[in-house]
Amino acid sequence: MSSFRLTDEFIGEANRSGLANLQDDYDHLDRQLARRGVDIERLTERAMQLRVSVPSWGVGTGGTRFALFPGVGEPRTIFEKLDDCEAVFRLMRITPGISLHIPWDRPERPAELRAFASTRGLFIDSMNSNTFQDQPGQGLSYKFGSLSHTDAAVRQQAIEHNLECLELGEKLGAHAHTIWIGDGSNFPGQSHFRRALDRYLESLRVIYAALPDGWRLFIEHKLYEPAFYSTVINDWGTSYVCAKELGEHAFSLVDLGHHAPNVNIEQVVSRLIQLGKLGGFHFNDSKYGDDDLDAGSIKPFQLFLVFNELVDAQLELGPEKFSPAYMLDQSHNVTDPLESMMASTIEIARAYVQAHLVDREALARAQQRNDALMALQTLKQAFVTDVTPILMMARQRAGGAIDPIGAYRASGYRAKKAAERPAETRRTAGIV
Ligand code: RM4
Ligand code: MN
Ligand code: MN
Repeated sequence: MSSFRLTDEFIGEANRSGLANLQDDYDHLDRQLARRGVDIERLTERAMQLRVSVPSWGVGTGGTRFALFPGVGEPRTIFEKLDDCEAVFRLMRITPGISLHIPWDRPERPAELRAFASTRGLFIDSMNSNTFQDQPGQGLSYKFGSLSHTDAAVRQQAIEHNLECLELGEKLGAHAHTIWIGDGSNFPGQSHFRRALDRYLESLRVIYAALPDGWRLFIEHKLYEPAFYSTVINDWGTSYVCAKELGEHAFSLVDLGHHAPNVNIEQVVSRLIQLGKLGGFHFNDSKYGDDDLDAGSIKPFQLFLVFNELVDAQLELGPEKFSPAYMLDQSHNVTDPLESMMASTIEIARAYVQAHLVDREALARAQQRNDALMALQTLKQAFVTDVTPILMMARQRAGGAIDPIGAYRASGYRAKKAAERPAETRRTAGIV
């Protein structure tokens, strides 16, 4: 059966009824921003240039450690996952990059997958290793850790898995590798903190030495889970030190859900920028922990403040010196995953554009004079500006949908996929 795809014609048709209102709202916002000395066209261009990668593991319904309630029309193969990524890309136009999780989405013929992606306007931009689960037929268990395991043979197996990811990534045309490990301990005394970190670094050095030219290695920290007492790469400080130890191609990756409650993440971001080690993001949102909820759904002001730091640095350093990777890492447990990815991408783009609205001279003046109230007002003025017409115009001009979720629903995509993809037993893990 041939697979249903969203066409440019369909999207153009879906946009037709919204065009006049969009122009009206855009013109109104243009006049409003002009009074503030802001050129709306420059912002729209910025919005069109933004890139957010989507995770191969985010297109299927996710679950918790208690249960997974799959939806209909779930993708069953990496090719079907890319079909879903293409639908998101066509509607959004700023999500051509894909993060790939190995072995969940290990392609048998990488060249074929690369070509398949490319005919859909997509590409694989980063690899993610998985040494936090045991796979069928695997020699040694990761129950007590992987890259930092006390047993050198387990460490070696985990290293080799990462090397395989690099090799595969080269064939796929990727340029980054993200390492997140589940290593840690559940009980005080179970693990020797210093030795575990030493062993981790020793393993990372081997992987780093094999990093292909032009690649970046991302180290992702996480406070807890699956280890509940300690993790080896627990915070940004540890990840920073490891990245620095390894060398200039190693960076820290910030997953928004991986911090202690109430940590000032925007300040963490600014520290990593200042130290030249901010590699990228796993965007999501969180109420309690690594909840993997949709970006901007719980703490939109925090997302804006993170982008305030990013845009501040981007304007100061320029895109050559500053180009962190923006990636989604979410688990869509109760929504249609494609709708969640679109909604999240919209919120990321919103925060990005709003951060461009910050009057940086006024902010600097307020900071210099210690005018705390006016400093906050300056940020708030940007944050409360409704930039939706800019986001819509950017999408429409790029060939995407003015209302991507509305167009997606109107297309009947999910129902068509339900017919094309009869449910089968899940092959991947419960968590995603
Ligand atoms: C982890 C971490 C990793 C992700 C896995 C599935 O908590 O966020 O980035 O690959 O979950
Ligand atoms: Mn992550
Ligand atoms: Mn996570």
